[in-house]
Amino acid sequence: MSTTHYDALIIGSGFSGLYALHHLRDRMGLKVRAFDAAAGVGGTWWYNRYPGARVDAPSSPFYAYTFSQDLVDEWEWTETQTSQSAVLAYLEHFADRFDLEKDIQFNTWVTDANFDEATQLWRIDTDQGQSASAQFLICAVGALFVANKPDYPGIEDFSGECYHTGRWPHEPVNFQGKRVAVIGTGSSGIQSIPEIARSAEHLTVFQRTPQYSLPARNRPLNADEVSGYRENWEALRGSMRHRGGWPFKTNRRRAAEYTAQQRHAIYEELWQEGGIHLSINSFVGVVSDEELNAEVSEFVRNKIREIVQDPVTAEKLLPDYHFATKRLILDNGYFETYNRDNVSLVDLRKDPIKAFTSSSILTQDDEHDIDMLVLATGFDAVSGSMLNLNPKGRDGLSLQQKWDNRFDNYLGTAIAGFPNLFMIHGPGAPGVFFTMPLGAELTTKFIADCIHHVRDTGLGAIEATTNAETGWDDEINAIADRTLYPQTNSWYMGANIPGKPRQFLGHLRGSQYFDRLNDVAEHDFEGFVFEPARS
Ligand code: N01
Repeated sequence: MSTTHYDALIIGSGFSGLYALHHLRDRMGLKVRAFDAAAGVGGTWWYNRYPGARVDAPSSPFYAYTFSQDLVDEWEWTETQTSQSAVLAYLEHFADRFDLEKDIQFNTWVTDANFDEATQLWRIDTDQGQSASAQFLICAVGALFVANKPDYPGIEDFSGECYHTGRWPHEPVNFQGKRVAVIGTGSSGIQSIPEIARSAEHLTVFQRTPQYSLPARNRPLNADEVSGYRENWEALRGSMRHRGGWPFKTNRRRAAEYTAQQRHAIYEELWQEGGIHLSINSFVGVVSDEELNAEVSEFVRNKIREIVQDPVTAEKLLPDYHFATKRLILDNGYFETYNRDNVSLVDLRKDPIKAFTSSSILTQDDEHDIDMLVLATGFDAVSGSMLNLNPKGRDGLSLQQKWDNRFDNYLGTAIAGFPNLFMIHGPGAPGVFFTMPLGAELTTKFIADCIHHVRDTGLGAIEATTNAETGWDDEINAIADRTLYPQTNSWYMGANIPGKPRQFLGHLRGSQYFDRLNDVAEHDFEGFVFEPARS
């Protein structure tokens, strides 16, 4: 089998892979090839096309690339909370505008990636029977890609339609006249449940953990907003970079300086405003101050009690963990959906699933006859897609071996023993705690700095040290431990996957993180070692 040689190989063509291809090819002049298992660009946005899928953060126009004023000027965002189809259309436009598709091979699964110490090259093999080599391997494999499917006894015997929200079919799914079960109430479940309920004959939601969800208050963008962000783009972009990914001012109010009544009025105002404002704009310390967090938690629980008419159902929907320490969800009528006659809720903590039959779900107390099963059960997040790829580094050490009980890496992007390999949105990077498209731009800039350095100085390889990995791990934990996040079982902690190591998977201070990347690049790549070129 012949091997085609490139300067860099990229795996994935979602937000990060597309940007990396553009930057490395068009700004650095490298010969680059990207691979994607999907039939088109989009990554997460290609796969997650379940009904109701929308960006679950403040979106238009900030959940988008920031680097090109032309792109900002020519792309029309229409709603405040962008839909999946609009994000996908935007990414298709981006790929088209920068002529990226000619360098992406679709429908191609990378089956193996090996570092050859003699040549200092990465070699990949694909399920299409090809191989390719390059000095640099960029893993843009997605933080939310590997679907988590529950293994309840008999689930394979269920003979009705069955879909995972993260692998939704491209053909329309018809819920009409069907008894549908949704398992899972994370962002995907909470976004899809109101949509499914509208046409299903009956919808039964199987909930393991009740969630805090805030009203998204999605609405059309008006012309003044659009011209405003276009005219001020550079300033907004700067704010995003320095304010944790979003350009919003966050309030520096201290809760203790307000009476309980005043605080309640502020929560109410922010609830009415919708989006994530209740979390970021009420008082300093919502996710670190236990007392303040308890008060906001109770405020949201009271909202749920107000919205949901049946008190028994409302009670089941009340979350009891610290507010915002699982991914905060933005919904469009989620709690209201439980006021419909065709929707019922099963609390799996009281009435757990025992097994499936070909046409029903058996819980401890009941049998639920269903025609369709929707698994909104999430992902083996952040580390899962890298482990799926399972690259082999020095001495043939596989990533699965290296990450057997901890996802050791440096700066969320480099791994000791895996020279010239870079991750975008890897464990320990800000990922979902920052705006992912801007995060991809900034991480790629750092990767480009590393590549420049290696090439300009005629070196063969750059590699993180194990000491740097240990220090990085300590840094991530120190930041997380100052908050309430580690106290909650969430996918941020790896707690959603049985047997997964418990480790906080993100850097909570995105702006500080990107300053750190710049610092490392400016100070002789502290924490990395270099190897002279072998040939
Ligand atoms: O997945 P999740 P998701 N039996 O892990 C439950 C991003 N996102 O796909 O909480 C029964 O959040 C699980 O229960 P529990 C976003 O960052 C973005 O919804 O673990 N239930 C939970 O309720 C988000 O955070 C967008 O107890 C089981 C649910 O399934 C991330 O993706 C849209 C179970 C999984 O929730 C993941 O969201 C959607 C089992 N065996 C998502 N296993 C956009 O921006 C799991 N659950 C468009």
